[in-house]
Amino acid sequence: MSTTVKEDIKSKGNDPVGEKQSVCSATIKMLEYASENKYDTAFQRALKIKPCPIGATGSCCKHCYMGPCRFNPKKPEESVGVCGADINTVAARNFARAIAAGTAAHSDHGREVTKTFIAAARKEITGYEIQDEVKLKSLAKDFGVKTEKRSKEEIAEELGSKCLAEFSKSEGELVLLKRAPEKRQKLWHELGVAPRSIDREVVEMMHRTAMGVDQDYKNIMLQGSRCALADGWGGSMIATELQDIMFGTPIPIRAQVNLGVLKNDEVNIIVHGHEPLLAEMVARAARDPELINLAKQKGAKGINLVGMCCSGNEILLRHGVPIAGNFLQQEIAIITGAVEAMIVDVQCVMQALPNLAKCFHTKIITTNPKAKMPGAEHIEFHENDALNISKKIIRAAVENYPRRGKVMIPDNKMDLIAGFSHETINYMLGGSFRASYRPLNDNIINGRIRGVVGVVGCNNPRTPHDKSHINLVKELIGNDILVVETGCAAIACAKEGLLIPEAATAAGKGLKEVCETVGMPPVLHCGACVDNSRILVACSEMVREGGLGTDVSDLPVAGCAPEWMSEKAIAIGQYFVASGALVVFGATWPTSGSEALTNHLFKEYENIYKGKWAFEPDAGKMAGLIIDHINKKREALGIQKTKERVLYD
Ligand code: MSK
Repeated sequence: MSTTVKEDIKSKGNDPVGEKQSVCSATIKMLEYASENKYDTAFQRALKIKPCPIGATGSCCKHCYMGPCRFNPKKPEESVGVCGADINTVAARNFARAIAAGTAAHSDHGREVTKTFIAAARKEITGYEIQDEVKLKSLAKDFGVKTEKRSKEEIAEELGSKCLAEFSKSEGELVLLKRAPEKRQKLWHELGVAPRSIDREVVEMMHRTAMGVDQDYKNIMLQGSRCALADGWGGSMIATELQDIMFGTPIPIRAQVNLGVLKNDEVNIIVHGHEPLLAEMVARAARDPELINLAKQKGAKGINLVGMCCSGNEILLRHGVPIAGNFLQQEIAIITGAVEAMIVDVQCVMQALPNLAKCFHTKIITTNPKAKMPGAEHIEFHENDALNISKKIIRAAVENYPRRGKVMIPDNKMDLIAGFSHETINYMLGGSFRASYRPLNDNIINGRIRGVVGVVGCNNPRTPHDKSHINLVKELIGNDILVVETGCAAIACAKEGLLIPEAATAAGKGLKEVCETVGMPPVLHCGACVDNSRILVACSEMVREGGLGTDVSDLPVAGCAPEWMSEKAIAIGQYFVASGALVVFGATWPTSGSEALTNHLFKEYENIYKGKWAFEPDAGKMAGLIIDHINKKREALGIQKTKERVLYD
């Protein structure tokens, strides 16, 4: 009880990379192969490069050029920067700028999708069209767009314009905030954190964290919340909604995962990055009979398109395209020697790829004018000629096949079911006649399902690859907690076989019963990182359905990112906290240089947002923290029955 928040974090430390750098068998085999052949990977680089102890705690200020000013990590409170800034201001500025960067990444993705959506509605481009009319009309209603006696293109054009305005309008507030429970909206208004528009909040965040502007860490973090909410309830949500309307709302689909999806006798092409505008078209082009014939002429049996990270998740969810791996497997995939081309767009693409690819025949093909890489081949993707450009990219890969040398593909692969949009959860648990969240709420109230936890985020070589994701999720489902996942977390658990209905055998009695009745896995794959917005909508629907309180903060739910590494994860975490959830991060914690700021985020937030941050790198302890939180919420709702915690062995 006497330890401070900061001492507590220090005593936990970071989970050291042990002998095993990964718990994924395919990755372990390939790391041994990489070590024998001296191929460099992030796993090795992380061992060589120690994290800067000052930067890691948020204690370095480089927002002006009188510095950079570094604070002594042992006694940060005893010094100030050249301008007089204290450690609390500095740590808050660093944290808030990470939120701005994460929000910008998701929202720039959302803007590109919106522009393509409008062009598709106007029929200015081919290959993109309105596929989900039900969702189109539902979103049109949210935006006050009339749907009666109008074609789907007319509705989409007006809706697209209104969505585009969300990025830059100067007045009002984001339209989709009204999807949140009324109580939450009221709190946002009282706190002054309801975002006005997406770009505006990012710009204001950057301004307020510039030298000599906002110098009150609590005030900086208020804008941090407003900026993050502009991501979750703005940029990310718009991206997800419009992608669903254009490419189809995901429904459960069976596919396979891990490096074993690469094929010895076919042209292997990996799509890696985040925006599905490219991935969707590449998926279509890979089925082109002319290109398949060309592959055969080159000696291959066909074209094998696979995904990686979130571009992979997007085409997995909608087309069942197999997924080769998550973030830390991008280099490993190239080391198989079996990849003719890795096509990348934006986000989570390691700069090490082109250099590593020089050891093989693999082409690294960049496609986005915003994201070029020295040493990569650039074939620029434009939505107005999407299919032809995609065919050109596939052709380049096919023609590369005869240059393939020695191949080492591990045989590990696993089945998975993906595609659990919030509409699917609604339908799946409610059935076609009474599609609603009622059965989910009832199962939570009767205790079969103890709660729902979102396990999301990346891999980080500072902690063994996939280990925390898997151990945490096994313990959660063993304790009757339904897990929803996105991003690389979903891929980690899919590789472990947790995303198939048979995994219900590892679930607690109650959750197992629900899974077996419905035929669903205990871990639901909801999509890519922008699709965390689906979890926000699902939480709001659970509140609306009734019986579980009047706000997200009343629900027995939590979020966590056990192996996070990206600024985007901080933005996601902050919007869940500001929406009323407990969010627990593993791996590392970036504000520990400031006792006051960390205390604010970990403790005072509970009184402000009824949600808070926590840090716990040990998966077992993280599970305990989350289960305790869920039990407390159940007690407050008056639905708790005593249950022993089941420890995962
Ligand atoms: S891809 S943000 S490593 S989850 Fe979305 Fe994975 Fe994290 Fe990138």
